[in-house]
Amino acid sequence: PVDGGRAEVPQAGAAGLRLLKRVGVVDPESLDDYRATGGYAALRTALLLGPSGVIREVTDAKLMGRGGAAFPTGRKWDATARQPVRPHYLVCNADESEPGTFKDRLLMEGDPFAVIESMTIAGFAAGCSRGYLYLRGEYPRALHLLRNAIARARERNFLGENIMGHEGFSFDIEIRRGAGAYICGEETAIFNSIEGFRGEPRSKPPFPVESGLFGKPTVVNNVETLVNVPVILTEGCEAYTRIGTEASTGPKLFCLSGNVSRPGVYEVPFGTTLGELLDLAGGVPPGRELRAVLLGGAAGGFVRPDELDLPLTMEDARAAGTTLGSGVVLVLDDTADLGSFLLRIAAFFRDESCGQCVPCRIGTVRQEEAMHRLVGKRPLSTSAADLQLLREVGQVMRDSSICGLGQTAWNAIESALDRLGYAQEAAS
Ligand code: L3W
Ligand code: SF4
Repeated sequence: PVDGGRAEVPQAGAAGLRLLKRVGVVDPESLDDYRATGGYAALRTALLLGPSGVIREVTDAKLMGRGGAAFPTGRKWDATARQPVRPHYLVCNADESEPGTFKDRLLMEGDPFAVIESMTIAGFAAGCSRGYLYLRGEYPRALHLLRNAIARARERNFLGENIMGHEGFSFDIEIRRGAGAYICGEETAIFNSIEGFRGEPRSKPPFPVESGLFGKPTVVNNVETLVNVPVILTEGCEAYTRIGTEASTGPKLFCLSGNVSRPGVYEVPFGTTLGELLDLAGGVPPGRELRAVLLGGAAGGFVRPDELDLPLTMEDARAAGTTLGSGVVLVLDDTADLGSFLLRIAAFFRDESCGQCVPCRIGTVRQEEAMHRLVGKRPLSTSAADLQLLREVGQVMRDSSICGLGQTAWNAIESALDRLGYAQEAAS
């Protein structure tokens, strides 16, 4: 696990750490340390391959987005690169706000130059002249380290004009800080926030690859997605596809929290089972029994103790009725109060809804009210009616909300009702 310190547990089935290899090992303020451990070799390779060569490598590596939606990165870059309109922009989504998600913070604090190099490669591939790193406002250390990394990179011509002597490739990065709103991690809300408007999502399509920041073609990638790119370019896409499974390739970071002996960020190949991952983290504390694992965060779903052989891949998670989301593995043991936990999730969505569309603005309030009555067993409550109301409101939010927040606000509660038997518990 890595919680700001060095990795200390061998990783399941992996030949070694790739994404976390420098975290806790190098001085994150030192460009020399970064270069001594292979830093900027991937950008050099990228400049030799050319933009289309880089896109081909990333596509052949089957890299998928690590922010939650698993969209193929190569397709995104290619679609942007093909747009005739200029300029193109790159946005690194570092507004890591999903409850239980802290992997991007670790990458930015432990290996900030890798984030900057990866953004530069993405910018080169997709024809972007400028990159914005949209950073969660509550990450002051990451801000300090990334500012330093950008300044050092500029001094050595890893950013700026004619980067590394490559005629015609100019690219620079600006950091923009969020101000505490979860919704500003939604890709189009980021655009509004950077442009100086309220951080409210836009309707899609058009997708950002066509019309994004300032109405221009824009690539948006999560931090972890980007730092996979130097791994692909230095190891080669064939070697990369040998990590993980056929459809879910490469290494993946998971954030273990809750009732687990050694919480932290773990790097494992896709396909590692949930049980193996929990074992790496020491399982639940001694003397306790596992009750459930929330996989994929507040927008994800619960996995039961009898399902620990679930391989952690995008496709297996989907088949099991959940998602890997942004890598949340939140463990609940037999001392956890499931009702309070679900109430907290309902309050979170009510609080973080931007209020722009009715299904989500009203639905998240109704959902929290119904959960209060169910959990509190208040006298006015008729549990069957509340359960029915929850399902109807949940379905409306899923079907008609503008963005992922409203569309997924009912996922975890539905999962607890149906997969953990909370509906019977609440009705009894
Ligand atoms: C071009 C098309 N591009 C889709 C792009 C789209 C976006 C990406 C995914 O995230 C996830 C959810 C939760 N041509 C395209 C296209 N794209 N079709 O692909 O798009 P989409 O709309 O499927 O998902 P999304 O709204 O970007 C939703 C997760 O996000 N989530 C929370 C995440 C939190 C963190 C964090 O804290 N670090 O990541 C909450 O809902 O798992 O699956 O780029 O433009 N035809
Ligand atoms: Fe805002 Fe919710 Fe609508 Fe998304 S679904 S635009 S968060 S009100």
